[in-house]
Amino acid sequence: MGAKRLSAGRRTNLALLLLLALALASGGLAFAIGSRLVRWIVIAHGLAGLAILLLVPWKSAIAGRGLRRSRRGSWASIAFSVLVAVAILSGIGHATGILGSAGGVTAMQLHVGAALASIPLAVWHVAARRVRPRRTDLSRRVMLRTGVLLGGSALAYGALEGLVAVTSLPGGARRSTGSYERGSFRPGEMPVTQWLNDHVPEIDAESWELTVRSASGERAWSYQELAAFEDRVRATLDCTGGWYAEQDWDGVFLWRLLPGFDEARSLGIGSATGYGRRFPLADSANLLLATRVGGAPLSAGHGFPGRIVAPGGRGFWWVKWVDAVEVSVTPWWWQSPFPLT
Ligand SMILES: Nc1nc2c(c(=O)[nH]1)N[C@H]1C(S)=C(S)[C@@H](COP(=O)(O)O)O[C@H]1N2
Ligand SMILES: [Mo]
Repeated sequence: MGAKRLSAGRRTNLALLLLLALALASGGLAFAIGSRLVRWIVIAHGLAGLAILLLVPWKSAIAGRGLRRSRRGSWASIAFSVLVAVAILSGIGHATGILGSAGGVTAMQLHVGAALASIPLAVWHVAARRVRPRRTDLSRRVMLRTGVLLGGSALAYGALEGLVAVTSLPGGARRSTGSYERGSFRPGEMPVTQWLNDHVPEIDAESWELTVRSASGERAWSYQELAAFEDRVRATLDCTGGWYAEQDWDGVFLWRLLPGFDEARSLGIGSATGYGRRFPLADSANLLLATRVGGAPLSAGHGFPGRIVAPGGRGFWWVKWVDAVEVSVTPWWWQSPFPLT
């Protein structure tokens, strides 16, 4: 085997490794970040995915040589490439709108599921088939090739967007996060979604209460008391599952329910189901505890008796069936970046 071919193969592997890391990191960030920055993160995510796709011909040659030597772990390598292929194709399917759902799962769920499943295999693959970077990997020629690859992926990105526009595929109507509109200002048509495995509880408003705890004590609010507030927020719920909806939410800004505090740093919001998120205390000015949407009480699925409206935060921040608010000294980021249940 020529040394040239070997080193070209090594560089292809190195490039793929970096692109995969970039794709995973930008995918995670795209879910974590609600600000305008998300548009650029989503674009970077798409470019990384397409660049991986462009390297497929080179990688196939390398993989073919590897498979002919039938080393241990060939099956894991094949499973790994299948998962990456599923992740990229379902990503393109979602972005263009060609693939809405397949077999009961949405394109976005398939995309995230395949990507997450590929992580342990990626770690194994990198450990078992080590690629060692060398100083010459930073040579001008390599930089030039990197530029050509990124340029190619930008061209592919543009071509795909052009195709979507010309053929008026649904993808043209997606938001900067990549989500599609579902039931805006028609709350009855908005999907009911859980992050992972939560279930919709039937809560009796008469016996339900919201407990607000802080260092200075505890206060319980009844549904009647909370429903009397008339704060209104127009906000967009953008689920990482790939849809969004804009609604008018009525309820009470959280700061109105809080006692005085000195040292506190965060607000722990707990759901009757055990689900919960922690927010920076300063967010209490914009966080709404909603009891109504579109002028009518919430449905059980959308969080009755009360749910959080977190403008600018992705759907998983919008805790439903809230029954506890805790003013705490714990910093808000002291939690898993994504809910675990
Ligand atoms: N208690 C609880 N609240 C939750 C969730 C959950 O699983 N449990 N899922 C979140 C997610 S991921 C989204 S997108 C929104 C969906 O709100 P909806 O069902 O009213 O559309 O609720 C959020 N609030
Ligand atoms: Mo979601």
